[in-house]
Amino acid sequence: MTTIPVSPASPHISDKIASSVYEGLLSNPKWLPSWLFYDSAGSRLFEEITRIPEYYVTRTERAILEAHASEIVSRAAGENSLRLVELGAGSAEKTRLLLSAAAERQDTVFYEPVDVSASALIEGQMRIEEEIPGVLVCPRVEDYTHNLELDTTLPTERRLVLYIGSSIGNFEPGESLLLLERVRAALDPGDCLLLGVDLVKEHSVLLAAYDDKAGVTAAFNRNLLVRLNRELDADFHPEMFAHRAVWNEAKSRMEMHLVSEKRQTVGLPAIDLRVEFEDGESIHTENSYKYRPGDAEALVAKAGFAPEVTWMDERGWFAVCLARAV
Ligand code: AVI
Repeated sequence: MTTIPVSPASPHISDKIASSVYEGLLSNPKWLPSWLFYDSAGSRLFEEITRIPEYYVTRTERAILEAHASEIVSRAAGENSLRLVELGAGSAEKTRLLLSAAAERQDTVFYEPVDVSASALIEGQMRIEEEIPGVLVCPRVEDYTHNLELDTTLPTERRLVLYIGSSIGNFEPGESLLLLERVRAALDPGDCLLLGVDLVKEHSVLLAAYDDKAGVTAAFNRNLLVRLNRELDADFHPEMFAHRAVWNEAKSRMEMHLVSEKRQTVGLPAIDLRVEFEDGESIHTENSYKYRPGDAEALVAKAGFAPEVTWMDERGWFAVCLARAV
């Protein structure tokens, strides 16, 4: 379908949003980057997703951490004290389990949540100091997908970097390796990484998790268009795009799409773009890669870590892998 670019983006919009949307909607097939989901409404909808019955991801990982928090912490620390770093910290609900376990072993636990959003860090993390005595929160506002620098630790300290919640699954395979290599470069030998990955399972379970009955995931997906209406003066009619979740067997990933329910043209005047959609044409909005047993260990090994222990739930739906920087 023809798409009509006119001229480069207006200067007031974030360059990153303007250029990604421009590139994605001019591509064939069309796509939009999944990081665009997380404005404040999108972040709230994602929190809601973590509580819906079909989205097993969060509660399955939480159960693994509940069962093994002290073992994880004592293995990572050895004879040293432990400093916890969390990438993309969010509400840090599951992290509390690990922080409490660390606070039982040592008087002071430094906790460094890293997130691009300062407000998310302040809201979500500062309460932790009140709730878990002994924890000192040192937030870092940083885009860890592009850059990660950590302060040097004391000689008797070890770091445990948490990358949990299956967040790694939203990156393409090459990007996830680069990201973990960057984490490795910020660490000293002996420091640890805890990686949470979602595993391949029965397709009906995966499909339900990404297309829940209450429609929360559909609202999360469509919110992306609401965001473009607000931030790029676009005139999407979000209700004219259907939410679609697809299992891609060849690529081992869940995909989310927004499918145009009719032939329509959408204007995005702030980036001087008009986009035409065929009836049934899709915008690909997210990939969520699902791992097979052994994949997480192979990935961390490639990035410069020695995998030590992997914990799984009884159904084999989710894996949490502890690996040490070599
Ligand atoms: C944030 N991320 C790990 C979620 C996932 O499962 O890929 C985002 C999500 N997309 C739809 N539901 C949840």
